[in-house]
Amino acid sequence: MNRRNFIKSGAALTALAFFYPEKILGGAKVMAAENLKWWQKSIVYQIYPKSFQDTTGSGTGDLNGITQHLDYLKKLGVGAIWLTPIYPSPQVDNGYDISDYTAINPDFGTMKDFEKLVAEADKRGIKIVMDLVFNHSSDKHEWFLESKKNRTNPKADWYIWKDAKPDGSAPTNWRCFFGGGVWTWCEERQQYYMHTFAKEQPDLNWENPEVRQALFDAAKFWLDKGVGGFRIDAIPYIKKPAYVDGTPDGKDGMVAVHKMTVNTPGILDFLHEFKDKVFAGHDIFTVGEANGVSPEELKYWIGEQGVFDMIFEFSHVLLPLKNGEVFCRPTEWKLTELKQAISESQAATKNNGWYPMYFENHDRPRSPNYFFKKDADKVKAAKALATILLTMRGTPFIYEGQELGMTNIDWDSIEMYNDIGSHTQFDFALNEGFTVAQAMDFIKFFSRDNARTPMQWNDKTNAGFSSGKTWLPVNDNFKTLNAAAEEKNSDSVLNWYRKLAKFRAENIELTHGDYKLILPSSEEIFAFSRSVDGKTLITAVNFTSENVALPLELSNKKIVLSSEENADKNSLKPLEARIYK
Ligand code: TEU
Repeated sequence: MNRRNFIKSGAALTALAFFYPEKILGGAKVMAAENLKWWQKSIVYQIYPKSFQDTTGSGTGDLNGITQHLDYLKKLGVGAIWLTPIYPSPQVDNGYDISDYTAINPDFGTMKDFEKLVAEADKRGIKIVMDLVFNHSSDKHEWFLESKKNRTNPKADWYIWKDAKPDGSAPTNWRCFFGGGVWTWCEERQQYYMHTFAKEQPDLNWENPEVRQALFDAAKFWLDKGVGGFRIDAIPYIKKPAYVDGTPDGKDGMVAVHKMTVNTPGILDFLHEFKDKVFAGHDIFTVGEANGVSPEELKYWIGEQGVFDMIFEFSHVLLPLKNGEVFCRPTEWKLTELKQAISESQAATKNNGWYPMYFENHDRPRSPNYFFKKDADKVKAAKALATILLTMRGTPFIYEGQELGMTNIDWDSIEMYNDIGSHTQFDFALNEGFTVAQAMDFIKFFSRDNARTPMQWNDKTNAGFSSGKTWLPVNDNFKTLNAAAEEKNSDSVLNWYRKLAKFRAENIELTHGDYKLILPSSEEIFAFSRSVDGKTLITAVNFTSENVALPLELSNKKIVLSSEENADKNSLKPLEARIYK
């Protein structure tokens, strides 16, 4: 090829783009695939190990159960698996109360099982991501057992200890996430210790450099095991402000701790040290769970100048919940609010950092129930959200069972629930004057157990999850809603997920493209485009259970994928999701 033809053929542009991938070439910004890191092109799958697959008959899932299903995850296009905590734990908060940061909970298996999981996943191009719970430990952690002994032991200030007020009462009126105040009295020390969550989850004292180093060493232990990243739990609460009372927001005379301690100035110093000493220089991703960090502040938290690669923020998932941090009740919300929340996060991560897209996790109800009217068709609803999740800009996070369209449970009595948060919210509702029936309705709507019932693999005993007595009952609908049945049905939620995952991998618009909201004021349709290098894909999803007419700007486009057979170019069927070229 001579020089002229070389330039004409576009090969020159490709070559230039290879060496200067982010330069503006001939007016068009060249976004070469190599600009994105592996985790920006991956789908992450979250596993709640306790409920995924039991291989021993104990009734509790285990690590070998995860290894057993790696091919299933590979087929779903998964590139990384985030495991909620698998460390030794008294399980007061299902593993978020850790008693040893560098070991495996024997209920889940051994360190050898873990190493095997990492190696087998690696063979399939899948990384394992660990959950770091560093705001607090379990009260059974040896650090706390020592710390509580007296005021002079070597770990005396590894946790947050305060004297009582002169009248003997707690140092502040802050309410913890799981019922009652954040302060619990310790007889041995004759002092209170602080816990943002349950009293069995004492907060670690990040002001103490020894504590920070011990936590960083724990994270490095897992890096040495070859993990591909970390999800960092409840991280905006690690820095505490002055210990002063707040204005009560409930009949108990207390104020939600979240309002008092979230994102306290000075927190970024701790986090930068964390980044420098642990994450820097590793080919991993980090995603902080950071409810309460606003889009304006994101630049300090993520990206080049920030700390993490991504943060989970809550603006879109808390919409259906009034008062999410204090006392939760279902509330009306509008589609335009959901679109605005997601679009604001998109704008905030357009040029800095990266967005983790999610609708479900172990703390949220099942999304087909949560984001749609009660009588909405749950299969169609699951496909609708799947389409947004897998065509949005950012890294999609799928929570176990979401790819099957698993739905909420409908248990009538509070005794049936395991989740500590459900119990404390129930009590809070009664204290606020609601009836038992009302409180139960709230719990059914938002209980975290909705998402924690065992994975539904088939229609056999316990949905194929376990041969023993399961730690939490299986959802009644497993006979019809399960992976084996969906495998055989080409129209299933599972096969829709697989189709979308493949489509995402094959279309650069969906990984690299810019995001733009279309039809911003529609309360019926969620539509947006993804464009790169002059190529555009458009997603359009009908959130209602009615037919909705399409405006000309969409009806004249070419449909490349639809969740409905015989898609009509002029309208969307109830809950239909489609993609246009
Ligand atoms: O959740 C943190 C958490 O519950 C709050 O940050 C959040 O603001 C609240 O849910 C809003 O409704 C994490 C874990 O995901 C959760 O499972 C644990 O129970 C909790 O931390 C304590 O470790």
